Amino acid sequence: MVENFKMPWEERPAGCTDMMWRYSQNPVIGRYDIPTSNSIFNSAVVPFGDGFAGVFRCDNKAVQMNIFAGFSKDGIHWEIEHNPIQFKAGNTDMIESDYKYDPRVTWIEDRYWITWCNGYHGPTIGIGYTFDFKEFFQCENAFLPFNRNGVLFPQKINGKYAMLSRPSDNGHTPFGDIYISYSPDMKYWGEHRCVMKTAPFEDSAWQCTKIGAGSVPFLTDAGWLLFYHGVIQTCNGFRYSMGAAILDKDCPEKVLYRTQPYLLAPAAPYELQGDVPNVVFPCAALQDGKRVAVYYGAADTVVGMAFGYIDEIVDFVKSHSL
Ligand code: BMA
Repeated sequence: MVENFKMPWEERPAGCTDMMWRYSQNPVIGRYDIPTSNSIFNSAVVPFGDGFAGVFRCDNKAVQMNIFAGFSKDGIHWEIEHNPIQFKAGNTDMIESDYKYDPRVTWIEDRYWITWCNGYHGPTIGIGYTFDFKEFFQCENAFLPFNRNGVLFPQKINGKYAMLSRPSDNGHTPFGDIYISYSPDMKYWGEHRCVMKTAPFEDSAWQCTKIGAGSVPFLTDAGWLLFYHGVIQTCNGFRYSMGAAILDKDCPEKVLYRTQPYLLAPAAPYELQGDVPNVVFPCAALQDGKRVAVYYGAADTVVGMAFGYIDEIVDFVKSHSL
């Protein structure tokens, strides 16, 4: 539990019976919030200093994908740097990157670790770290191409760093399951295990085409709570929604529960309309032990927030599990 920070929060609207609800002022980040951007979405935030910091995916007007640092006092109003993050060499000199997108951030032990989808002969998982969100260091890529949605656990598990990821192809992958890998040093990754696969169409169609880890998991009494995205291929293209899973505390490749119904699916105008319609794509969650605020990319164009009570979500995941 993170203490002494002010959760961005808005109560459930009167009459709403949903487990999670959208912030009434969504989107919190607009597509043109920095001068060069075409879109700002799929971005990650963490408590930092007396406020918050984040790593933001800003595609520019040439539609080149890159990641940018940003800061906020309240977690809602953000100042994003106008220039992309420049990395120095971390645990390697090999810091090639054709593009960077879909960052996640988490504090582990003594620094903030960042993972993202790194262009190295196709998409794979890049890793970097920072202490202050000013100076950044890039490490070895975690995996061979192609891979997306690399999400670190916020603490070592049985003495090793642990990361979820989704092996994929070089295109708009028509498949995808969530795997876990372990590393003693953030450089060499192994012990790859399957965590969870897509659901059968007839059981839970919103997650029948592909799934991928979303926010950094956090511990609850029931285990690790992970928000993930699920995709269905419709006659009009992919549709991305958000569900949640609870993974075993000591052995997170063991899925204890996962939602059959989604928790959030494209329905608001900014989720239905944009560069890629019908996308809700969670990348971060702030929580204070009771409440959670999820940050998600909407329609590959803007950033939105959704709120919920952790106990209620955990009960829902347990009682509506696949
Ligand atoms: C994935 C990634 C995400 C994007 C999603 C929906 O392959 O490119 O960044 O949000 O597709 O377009």
